[in-house]
Amino acid sequence: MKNTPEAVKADILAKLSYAIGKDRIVAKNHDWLAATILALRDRIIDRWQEATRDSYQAEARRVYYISLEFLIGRLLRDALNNLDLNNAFKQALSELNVDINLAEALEPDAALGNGGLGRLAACFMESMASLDIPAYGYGIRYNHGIFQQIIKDGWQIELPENWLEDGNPWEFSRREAAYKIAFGGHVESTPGKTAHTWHPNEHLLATAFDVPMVGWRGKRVNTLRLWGARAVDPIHLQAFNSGDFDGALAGSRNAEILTRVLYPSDSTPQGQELRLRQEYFATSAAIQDIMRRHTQQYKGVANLADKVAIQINDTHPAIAVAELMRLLIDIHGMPWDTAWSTTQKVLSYTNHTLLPEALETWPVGLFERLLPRHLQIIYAINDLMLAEAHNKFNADDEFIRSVSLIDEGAGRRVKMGNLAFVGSHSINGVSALHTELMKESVFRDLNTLYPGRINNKTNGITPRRWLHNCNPELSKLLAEVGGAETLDNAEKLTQAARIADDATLSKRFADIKVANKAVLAKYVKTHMGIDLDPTFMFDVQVKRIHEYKRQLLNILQVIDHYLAIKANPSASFVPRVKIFAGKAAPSYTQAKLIIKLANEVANVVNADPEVNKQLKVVFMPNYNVSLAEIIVPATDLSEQISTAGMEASGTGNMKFGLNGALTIGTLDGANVEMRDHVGAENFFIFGLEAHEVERRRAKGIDGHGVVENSPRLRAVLRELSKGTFSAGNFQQYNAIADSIYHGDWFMVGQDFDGYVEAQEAVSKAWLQPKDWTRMTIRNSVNMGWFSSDRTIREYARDIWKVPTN
Ligand code: 26Q
Repeated sequence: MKNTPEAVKADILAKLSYAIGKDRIVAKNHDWLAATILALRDRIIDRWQEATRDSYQAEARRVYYISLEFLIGRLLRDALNNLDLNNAFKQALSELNVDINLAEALEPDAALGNGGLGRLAACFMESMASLDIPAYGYGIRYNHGIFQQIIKDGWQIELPENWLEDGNPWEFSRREAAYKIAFGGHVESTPGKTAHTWHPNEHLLATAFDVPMVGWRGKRVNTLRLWGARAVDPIHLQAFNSGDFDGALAGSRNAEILTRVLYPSDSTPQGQELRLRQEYFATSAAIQDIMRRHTQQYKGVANLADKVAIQINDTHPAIAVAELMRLLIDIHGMPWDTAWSTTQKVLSYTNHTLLPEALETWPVGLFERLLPRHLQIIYAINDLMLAEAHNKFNADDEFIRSVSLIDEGAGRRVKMGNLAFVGSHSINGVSALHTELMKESVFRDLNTLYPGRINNKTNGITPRRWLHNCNPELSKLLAEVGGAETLDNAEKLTQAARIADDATLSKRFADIKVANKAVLAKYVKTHMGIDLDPTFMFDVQVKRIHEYKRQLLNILQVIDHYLAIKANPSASFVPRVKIFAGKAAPSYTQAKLIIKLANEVANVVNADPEVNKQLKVVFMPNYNVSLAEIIVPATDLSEQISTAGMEASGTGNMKFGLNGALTIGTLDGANVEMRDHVGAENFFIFGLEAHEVERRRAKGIDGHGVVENSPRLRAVLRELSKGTFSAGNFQQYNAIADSIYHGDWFMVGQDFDGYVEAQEAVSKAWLQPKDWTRMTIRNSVNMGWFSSDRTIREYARDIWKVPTN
């Protein structure tokens, strides 16, 4: 296939006519977009099939990444750049009088995830292809991704997202890859036999939709396989003919509901049956597909552990442990012990959170009703494991309680984290600190029972999307100075360190930042009608809204700053734009109140002529991957201020650093390692450390005392209760003040003064522009280690045992 602009142009025109059915005279930008993607897709397919064929012939070990979330965003730019087809397509389109940027902006985000965990899965898919690993991603083809957020009167409103509305030119529906997924019924056993027969009373079909994942320089194309649901019997004709339309369509409706929508919470699982059904559906389809591919090639399952590595992304697919056991024993007739050792060799589990309320557990009764055979297997695993614990160390009750797969407290529940742990040979955390805390807290006793299984894999981000594609000018400058290798290996970015010692290059670095800020300012003007001055410091906190992420701490500091300006309007302060964005889980009342407060503070500040010459506040609605691609390159100061010990890693922190923002943050998650890489002198750290947080919580906190001891915090809270940000409604933010007064779980009160001080240090640094720029350069060029290529190499070497390129 030819890749000259002429050839590309002809292909786009052919797609427009014969695949879209439009004449170029009437074609709209979205038609051009679809034709462009189809023409590009043709250029992907050969490599895709080649990759599949090669790993088949080499009998290579395959890696499978099962995740309930893939937060991909748009695919066109990534695919064009990874295939080095950007120029050809740009020229082809411009000859057709189509602005590639306008067409691109019409591509909906594939937003099949909540936040960090889903985005990590997307970065990993890209890195696995780039490193030439034969890998498949498995997830759900949700009809509706994460909701669209609008802000009305300062409050978050959720609207349904509809990315498939106009079809999805990236996907290939594979009708031949369909699996029966079963629920309910009963289990039949034969005395003396390990294999059981499950007689389910409900069936539906999982059907595959494949999306190509193109690696850097087109090295390899892997598959992201998303499952859709169909009824086995789409319409019950007998019922239909007798006029029972509801009954006739019940199967279809039940299937359809299953993959309808992504659960929009990234914590506090609500234990809904539909969620457990989704988890089993996605996992069972994936495992069946894996076994089908394996048995087709190797005519049996005896060597499964040599050829298959399955990574489970948090506990959401943890039912994989029981499903793999079930298939090996009941369907393939393996003895228990062989099945168990195979399962453990095949599976590995990544933990993404220590928050107790986010750890998944399911009521035993629900499990029994939906997955009776799986519950039996879980009980059997538990019996063997507890016996081992007794034999090994005469474990006491407390130890048994903690390692058991069943929580015997108020209503018996299955503990999915423990299930994932015992069924895996590797359990990893996502930053050095998080991994250490895992060993001390949730998995302390399991770590004693099975030492050596817990290991660390510090997260990373793909430099293709998060530097080269979203910030092409910076990428060019870094490659010009650091060498072309920086494009292939982000760790080589250190070779561009001398930009910091060269006035001309430093100026270019700083100018790129200002230009990116102008782009963001224009976006804000167009979409929100707010004027931003690109010479202000752009101080940014964008991420899911969570109390532990402490957007509240940031807002309270904004109010403190507002009060300082009001007290002395003629004084000059470092001019800042405070930018917030992020979605709150629809049921998370406190998070929604924080959004309201941010918006009301923005209204007051931006409308006050005494203040708005030196301070602006913006809450940008509907934060998503595409918006991040505009915000990240335009950021001067990155806010990573979670309560220490609570953010497992963070990955936004890395994106900002790579694009030359300075970080203000706590010693939490990957911040710790980022500081080590860029040097403490280039990083603004404040606040309590993880162990101190734990100590204070254990001791009990006098919230009132904390506020009493901080005159500035007292003044800020007084402002809240005066109704300044609630049109005179004194009570509106009571719940927020209470969270500090009553126990201050998230240490907002306790870290307030330290945070304000750190912000003052930031302002001081801003006043020395040359030093500031030097620091930003040092951050950027030292961030290469946080490439997801490095992370994936570590998974490949330590966990999956597969070679990388
Ligand atoms: C569970 C059950 C039912 C419904 C929803 C959920 C659910 C969904 C998503 C629970 C958690 C999540 C997402 C968690 C998440 O994004 N964690 C983040 O993972 C990142 C990648 O490792 C880390 O960088 C972040 O620190 C961590 O918060």
